Order: sequence, then C-alpha cells, then structure tokens
Amino acid sequence: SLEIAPGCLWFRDALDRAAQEQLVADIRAVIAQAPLFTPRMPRTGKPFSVRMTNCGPLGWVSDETGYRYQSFHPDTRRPWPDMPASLLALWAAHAAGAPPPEACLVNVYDAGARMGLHQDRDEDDLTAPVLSVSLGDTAVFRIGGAARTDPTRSARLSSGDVLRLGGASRLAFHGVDRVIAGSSSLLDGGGRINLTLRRVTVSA
Ligand code: MD3
Ligand code: FE
Repeated sequence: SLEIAPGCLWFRDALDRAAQEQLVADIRAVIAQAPLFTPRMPRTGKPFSVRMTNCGPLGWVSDETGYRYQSFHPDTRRPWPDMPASLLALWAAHAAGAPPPEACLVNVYDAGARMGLHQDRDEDDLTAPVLSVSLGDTAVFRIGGAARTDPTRSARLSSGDVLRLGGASRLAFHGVDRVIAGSSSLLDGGGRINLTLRRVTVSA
C-alpha cells in the first residue's frame, strides 16, 4: 500500500473483478431494501448530486435539520439492511483490529456528480479508521489536511481500490472533484459507487 497523506493508506487493486462483482450484487440487494435517497444540505436544503443509502445498524443522513447517524431510512422509516458478509470480511482484512463497523454509507455517482471538500466528524469514535471501496468509474479524489486551507493532493481512485483513513487523515478535508465517465465496465450504465465502512459509537 501507498501512504498518500499521513495515515491514509491506498490499497490499489485490493479487490479482483470477482470480488467487485460480489460487492455490486450485495449493494444492489441493499438498495432493493433501502432505496437511494437524495441528501440535502443543512439549513439551505440544497440537494446533493450524489445519491445515498446505508446498511448496518446505523446510517448517515443529511437534511435541512443537519447531518446525523440514525437507525432507519429517512424516507421509508424502516431499519437499514444488515451489513453483507462481504463487507464485514473487507473490514476484517483492512481495518487493523478495529471494533466492528456499524455503518456502511453507499454513495452513488451518476454522470456529473461530485462531492465538495469536507471533513467527516459526525462519528463519536474518531479513533477507528474509515475504509473506502471504489467500484465502477474512476474518481478524481482530493485530500488535504485538518484545515480547509491546507494544501491538497489528488489521486485517481479506480474500481477495486481500497483506502484506509486513520491517524491524522481521519480529520483531513477530502472530496471528489469528478468521475471519469466510461473508465470502467463494472457497472451497467456506468457511474461510480463508493462504500465507506465506519465505526460510529465508542465501544466499551
Ligand atoms: C478522508 N466519500 O462518504 S471516499 C464520504 O468517494 C466521502 O464517495 C468520498 O467522502 C467518495 O464521506 C470519498 C474516501 C474517504 C472516505 C472517508 C474519509 C476519505 C476520507 C474520512 C476521513 C478522511
Ligand atoms: Fe467524507
């Protein structure tokens, strides 16, 4: 693996094609139970260009009232689907002994979708790493430091890449500048899916 920022490990091609296809099938089943929703910005209500869903006991949501983790889908009000075994195995392989993941946020990027520079700080446990899995079209990812004005570097995350964000990178500003259409044949109809696996609560 390559350390692209302090504490940010990039495992290129961590997943072979069969493993990627298994994850896509598992995520399609999650979406069938918990349909993609369009998050909205706190206060303004401006919609995100990325659509989302979650699996696991907790899921990240955002609307006019704020960002938060909750145990149910914002539209259906049903509990999030279970975390697939494929994702638990991925955590066991890459999360370096951290307590089990509680949330998997599924980000779906259709043509033109992006994610502005932000910090992830809605989790109570900021000591556990976050794992990110890229599937489908390549993303131009950007990561900086703990201050918004710190210098950034960019990396192209391709299908099957896994990133582990720990240490100093856990509070680094990051985002997705754009997705390169037609760069992968994994997803029918193109686009990109990113999965982030996280510990949310502090374990005993
Ligand atoms: C750095 N997702 O879900 S994955 C997010 O590609 C998010 O969908 C992006 O940012 C995506 O919050 C980036 C890489 C990533 C994920 C979590 C991080 C980088 C991170 C948490 C802390 C620092
Ligand atoms: Fe993030």
